Amino acid sequence: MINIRYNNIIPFTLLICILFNCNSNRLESKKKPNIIIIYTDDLGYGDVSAYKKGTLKTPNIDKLANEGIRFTNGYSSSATCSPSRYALLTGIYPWRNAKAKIITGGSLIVDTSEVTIPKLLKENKYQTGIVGKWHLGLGLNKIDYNSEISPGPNQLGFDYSYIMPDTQDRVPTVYIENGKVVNLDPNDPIKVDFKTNFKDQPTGKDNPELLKMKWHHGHNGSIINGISRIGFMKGGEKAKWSDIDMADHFLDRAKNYIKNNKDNSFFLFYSLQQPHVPRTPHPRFEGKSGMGPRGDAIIEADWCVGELYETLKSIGIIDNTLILFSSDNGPVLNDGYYDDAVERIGDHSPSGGLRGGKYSLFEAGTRVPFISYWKNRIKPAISDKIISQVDILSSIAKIIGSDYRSQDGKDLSELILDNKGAGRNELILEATSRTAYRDGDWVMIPPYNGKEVSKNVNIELGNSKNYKLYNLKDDNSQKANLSNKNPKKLKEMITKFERIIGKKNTNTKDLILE
Ligand code: NG6
Ligand code: CA
Repeated sequence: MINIRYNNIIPFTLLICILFNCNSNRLESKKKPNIIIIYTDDLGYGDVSAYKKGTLKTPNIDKLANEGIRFTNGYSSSATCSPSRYALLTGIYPWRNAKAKIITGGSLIVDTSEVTIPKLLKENKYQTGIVGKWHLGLGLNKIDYNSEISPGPNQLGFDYSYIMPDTQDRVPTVYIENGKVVNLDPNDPIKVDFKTNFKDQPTGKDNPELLKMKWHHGHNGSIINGISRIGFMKGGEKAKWSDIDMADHFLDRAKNYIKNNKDNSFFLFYSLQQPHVPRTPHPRFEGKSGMGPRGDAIIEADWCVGELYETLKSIGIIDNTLILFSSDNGPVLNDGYYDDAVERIGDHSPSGGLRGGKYSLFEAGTRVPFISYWKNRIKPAISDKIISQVDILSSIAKIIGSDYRSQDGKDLSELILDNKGAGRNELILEATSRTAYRDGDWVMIPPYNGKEVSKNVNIELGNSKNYKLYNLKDDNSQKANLSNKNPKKLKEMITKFERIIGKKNTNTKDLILE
C-alpha cells in the first residue's frame, strides 16, 4: 500500500504543476522550445530547391522545407540587409526608422530601449545568442575597434555574440566576440576609414596586380586576402579573418553555443554570410554547383544547415527546437566582383521567376524562402498565406506565452506552427527607402525617380514615372501593369497604402545604385 501511494505522488505533483502552470524555473524552461533563426544573406526565392524553381540542389534546407511549412508568400521586410534585420529583430517596419539603411561602419540603428527578439526571450528566461553577420551598426559614434565596442548585440538582449560587424565586403575584416575584436594585438591597433586611405596601404584601385578576385563596381579599397573591400583598414593583422574558413568558423561557434546551452531554453540567431559577395566558399565546395562561387557558397550554406541539424539531433533536442529559415533580401548576381555569377548561372533562376532582385521593389527583392520546422510538432505543409519577417517577434512572443506584440508585427504563430489562419492581408514592401504595397493578390508600386534598371547589378529596381499595379494571382512575375485597366483598384490601393505610410514618399536621394 505504502509503495503504491509513494509511486503515485510524483505523477500527481506533475499533474498539479501542469494544470496550474507551475512557476518552477526548471519545469518552465523545459517546456519552452529552443528557437533558432537561420538567416541567409541575399539568398533568392529560387535558390532553395524545395521551391522547385531553380536547378541548384539544397538538400538540407529542403529537409526543413519538406518536413515543415514552406511559405510561398514569405517576405523579408526590405530588399536590403540592415533594414530587414532591423525589422526582424524589432517587429517594426524599417521605413519608420530613418537610420535603417545599408550600414557602412555606422553606429547602432536599433535603440537600446527597443524590445527585440533576444530581449523578450531573455526576459522569459531564455539564453540568447547570435553567431554570424550583424550589419545593424555598432556603438553610438565613430567606432573604436581597439576598445570594448558598445552598444551592440549584447546591449540589445544577446547574452552571447560572435559577429562579423557589417558585411564580408566591408572593412574591418575581423570578428567581434561580446564587444571585443577577436585576436587583437594591442600593439597593432586597428584603424578604419571609409573616405581616405592610410599611407602606403595597397588598394584594389591602385594595385590590381595583388588581387585574386577583381572588383567590378566599388569594392576597390583595402586589399585583404587578395580581395579589395569597401573602405580602408590598417593594422589588426592577427585579427583578420580568413574568408574561406568563415563558414566553418561561424558553424563551430553556433554548434558550441547550442551544446553549451542545451540544458536551457535557448535562442540562436544563426546569421550566415552566404551567398553575399565576396563569395569565398571553402575549397572543398569549389566546383560543386557548376555555377562558380555563388552556387558553391549556397551549397556550403546548405551543408552548414545540415551540420547544425545533426548537432541538434545528436544531443537530443531536435524535437524541442523551432527552426525558422529565411533570407534577408532577394538575389543578386554581380554585386561588385567578377566572380562568374552571371556567366555561369546556366538554367538556374535565383529569383524563381519573380521580377527584380536585391534592391528592387518588384517581388524578387523581398519575396524570399521562408520555412518553419519543428520536428514532431509542425506537420508538413505548403502555405500560400502572406507572412513577413516583421511578424516573427509577435509570433515568437505568443509561442512562449508572452503578451508582447510589436508595432507592425502580427501574431502568426498558428500559421507558423499549425498552418492555420489567414496570414496577413496587407504588407508594406521596402527597397532602398522606397515603399510599395501588397493587399491580398494585388501589388501597387508608386512612381519613383531614378533608373529603371541598375547598370551595376543589372536589376530592375521598380522605378518608373507612373503607378504600377499587378495581380499576382494571374501574374506572379508582374508582367502586366493593370493601373490603366483598373483605375478603381489603383485608387483603392493608393488610399490604403497612404493610410499606413502617410504621405507618399518619392524621395530617392538615399539610393546608392547606379
Ligand atoms: C552596397 C554594395 C553592395 C553590398 C550592399 C550591402 C556598392 C556599390 N554596393 O552598397 O556590394 O555590399 O551594399 O548588401 O558598394 S546587404 O545585403 O548587406 O544589404
Ligand atoms: Ca543581404
